Amino acid sequence: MPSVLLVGTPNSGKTALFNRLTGLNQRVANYPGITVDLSVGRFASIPELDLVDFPGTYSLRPISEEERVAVAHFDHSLADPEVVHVVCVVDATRLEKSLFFCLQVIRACQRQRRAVTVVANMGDILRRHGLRIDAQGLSSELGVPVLVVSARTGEGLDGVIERVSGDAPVSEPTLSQLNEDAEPDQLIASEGGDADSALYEEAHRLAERYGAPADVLLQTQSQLDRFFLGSATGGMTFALIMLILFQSIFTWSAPAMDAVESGVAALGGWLLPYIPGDVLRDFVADAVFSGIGAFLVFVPQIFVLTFVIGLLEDSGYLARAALICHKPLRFFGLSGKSFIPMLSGVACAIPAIYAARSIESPRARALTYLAIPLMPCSARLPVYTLLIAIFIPRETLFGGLVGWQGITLFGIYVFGMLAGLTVAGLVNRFTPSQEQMPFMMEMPAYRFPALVPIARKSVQRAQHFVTKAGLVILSVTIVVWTLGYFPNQGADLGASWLGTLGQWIEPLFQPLGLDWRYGVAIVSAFLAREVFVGTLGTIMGIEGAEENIVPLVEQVQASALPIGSGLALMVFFAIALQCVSTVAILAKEAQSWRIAINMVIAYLLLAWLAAWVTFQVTTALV
Ligand SMILES: Nc1nc2c(ncn2[C@@H]2O[C@H](COP(=O)(O)OP(=O)(O)OP(=O)(O)O)[C@@H](O)[C@H]2O)c(=O)[nH]1
Ligand SMILES: [Mg+2]
Repeated sequence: MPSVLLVGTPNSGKTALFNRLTGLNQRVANYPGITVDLSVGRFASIPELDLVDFPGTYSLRPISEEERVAVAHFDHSLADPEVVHVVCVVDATRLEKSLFFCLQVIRACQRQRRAVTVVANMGDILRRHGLRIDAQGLSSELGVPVLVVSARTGEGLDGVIERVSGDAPVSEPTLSQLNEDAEPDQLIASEGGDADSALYEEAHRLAERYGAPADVLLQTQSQLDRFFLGSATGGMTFALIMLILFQSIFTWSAPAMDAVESGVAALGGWLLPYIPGDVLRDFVADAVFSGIGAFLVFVPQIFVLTFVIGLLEDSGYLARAALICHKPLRFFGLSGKSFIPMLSGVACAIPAIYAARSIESPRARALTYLAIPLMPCSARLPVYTLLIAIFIPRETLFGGLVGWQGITLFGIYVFGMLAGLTVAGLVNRFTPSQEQMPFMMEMPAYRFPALVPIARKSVQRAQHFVTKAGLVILSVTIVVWTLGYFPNQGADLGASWLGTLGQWIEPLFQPLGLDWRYGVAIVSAFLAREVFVGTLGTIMGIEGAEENIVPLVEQVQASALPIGSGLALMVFFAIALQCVSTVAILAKEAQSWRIAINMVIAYLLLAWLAAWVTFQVTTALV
């Protein structure tokens, strides 16, 4: 299949452009190093043409391992006759930064006789500031077309489609000034810094001559930086932003969660009388409405969490947060660059593990891998929310601004993060190393987040949560229900098959003040953490003889679970590595199954021990 390559410096908007042109929804965020793998998509308007999105690279002479992979791929692709066009994306608001790589790409394409187009992205920002770049002038010097576009608004994209779909003429080398001094091949192949500095000078000259005046763009940026990185305001704003993040998960999603809960109950109440047969009716009530209903309640939270993290990612603030956190993180052997993967881990550990690729130091990367599974990911949220709703009153403070439930959630999240840092710190202390870790990270521009793509991404995540976890939960629920309902038609849960099995594992959980029902729910959560609430909902549903659907929170409250056990459960879930996909990705990224399996065992033992201590201490105090 003929294909077009999309290359450029990090954070220039390649993936945003890729998503626009293909209609796909790959990950976009406002800091460098988001795309770590090639992604291929079909042009929405040209069915017979593929578009390949590359990870961002600063130079064709790679420094990091990540860049090396991307550059090797680029070299290899250029030799492929199926590659018909190369689109080199530059950030029109930071031309100088992008042009060095762009010049290298143009050279490489000219050598391989490939058509190349320079796309100056972020045209909307220029327009908003009343600025423009001289695309024509730049084009005539570069000898290739330069198109100003905006991946945000879609302007100028027709021109790109037209260019790549036609038989674009292959440009001849016209970088005249440089050609006089050196052969193009030499420019890239030579190992010395001379060729590089000539190219840098050229990039600087072109940006000065044809780019937009940088001071206008920089003025607001540096004002914002003075505030967000200021010694007095920086730390406070950081704490405030983090608090709002966790508070919003509760406050903003509460109305939607209530709506789902009463919707499920109302639907059950309406539907159940129509279902023939006692067994079938019991199944629908216990497994479908109590089990799956208990888990659907959390979908709005997943949406809100992904949305808020998306806003932070796209605003440019996260890179500043990484800078603020570099010093404290270094104490634990981590780097400021560990901050972004760790915060992504609050949504899901899987993209977080991939994001850790951008950490250059192998040691800091390995320590980050250790910390990520302890970050409070969204699959834990249902478990936390359930337990918080059981034990913590819904009262709010400051006119509804802050609630006790939100504060408790913040606390358990802080616990998870501190646990991650402690593990990394301890491992770092006991495996000394002389490695120095300089912190180098390009600060992206502050931007107003792109709301529509973030909302779309959040819907997608919520959908994924329902379909991926939903399927597992449905299967587990059916199995749990069957085992719990028979042989005595739900009359005596303790004497059911599930009850008998449960009694075997009860000794493991009794020291935490939990009976076999919780034991079964915990064991089922090893398939996926969210399964816990579904399983518990089903078990409680069989047990409850009521005709109508009772929310799980009320059922557990009625069962008088001691608060010590509730806290022990939270601590257990905060530490245990109960996610099959995370283990698989960890093994792949760390290139060792042994490390991944050891982590599962170590975190499991630690989780049980910490839960036991929590139970004992709480019971002694309360
Ligand atoms: N205002 C504006 N923002 C844009 C535009 N294109 C991309 N962005 C934003 O720029 C940031 C970077 O976009 P990405 O598409 O992730 O950049 P990338 O080049 O793929 O980055 P890497 O994968 O890290 O190399 C995101 O915050 C986007 O929302 C644009 O045309 N206008
Ligand atoms: Mg990208």
